[in-house]
Amino acid sequence: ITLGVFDSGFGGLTVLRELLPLIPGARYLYLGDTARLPYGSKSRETIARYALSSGRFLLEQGAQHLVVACNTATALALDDLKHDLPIPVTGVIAPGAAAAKAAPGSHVLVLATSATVQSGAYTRALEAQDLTATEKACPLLVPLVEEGWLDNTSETQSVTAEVLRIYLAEAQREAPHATSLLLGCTHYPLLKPLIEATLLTMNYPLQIIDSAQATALAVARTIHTEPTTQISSASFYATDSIEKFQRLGSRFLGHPLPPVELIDLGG
Ligand code: DGN
Repeated sequence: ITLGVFDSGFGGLTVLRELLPLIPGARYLYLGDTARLPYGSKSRETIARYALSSGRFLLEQGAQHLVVACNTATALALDDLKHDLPIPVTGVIAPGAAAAKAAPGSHVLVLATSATVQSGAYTRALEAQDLTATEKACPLLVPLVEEGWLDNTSETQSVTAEVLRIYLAEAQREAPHATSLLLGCTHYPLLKPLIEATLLTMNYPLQIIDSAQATALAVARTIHTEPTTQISSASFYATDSIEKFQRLGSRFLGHPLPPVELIDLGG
C-alpha cells in the first residue's frame, strides 16, 4: 500500500514515526507544505485550499490512503479533503478523541496550538464521546520544540520546563479534576518526558494520550497487512526550506532523513 502523509511542516513526522513500525512494507510519501506554514494563522478557506493541493499532489504520486498528520489541517480541512479525494482520509483528531474515551476518567485536558483550540474541533470530538474537554492553547511550545530546547543535558531545557510548568499550572486551575491529557499538536510527543516529569512535581496525575500514536493505530486498523519482511520505503517532499526540514526533521522522525525533494504547489 502507498500511504500519503501530509502536514504543514515536519511536525507530522511524529505520526510517520508511529506508522512505520505498525504498517511495515508500505510505501510512504510524506509532504511538508513548508512554503505556506504556519497554517494556524490563516483562514479556514485558505487552509482548505492548501490542504487540498497537498492531498492532490500525494494522490498523483500514488497515495491510496491520506493521513492528515496536522491538527490544524484536520480541524479546518478534513471534511473538504474527504469530500474531494477518492481515497480514505484519516485525520488526527477523531483517533485522539477515541483514545481518550478508552482511557480512565472522563475529563480530558487538550494541549494544542491556538488555531486548533479556536476551531473547537477537539471539544466537539470529545463531547461526541460523552467526555468533558478543557482546551489549552500553548503557543510557545512549537517554537521551543523547533529550537530543540528539550535536550536534558542542556540548560535550555529548563526554559522549556518552566514554560510548560506555567501552562500546566494554568490548566490545573481551569481543570483541576481532569483525568487525562491529550497531546493535540504534532510537536508535543517530543515533550512527553518533560510533561510527565512536570505533572509529577505538580501532583496533577493525568494519563497522557498521544494523538500521533492513536492516529497511526487507527490507520493500521483500516489497512489489511500481511506479515512481511519487505522493508518500507519513504519519500519526502517539501515546498520550501529543504535544509531546515532535513536538519529538524530527523529529531521528529527519530532517525536521519533521506534527501528531501523540493516541489512547487503554486500559491
Ligand atoms: N502541525 C501543527 C499542529 O499539529 O497543530 C503544528 C505546527 C504549527 O503550528 N506550525
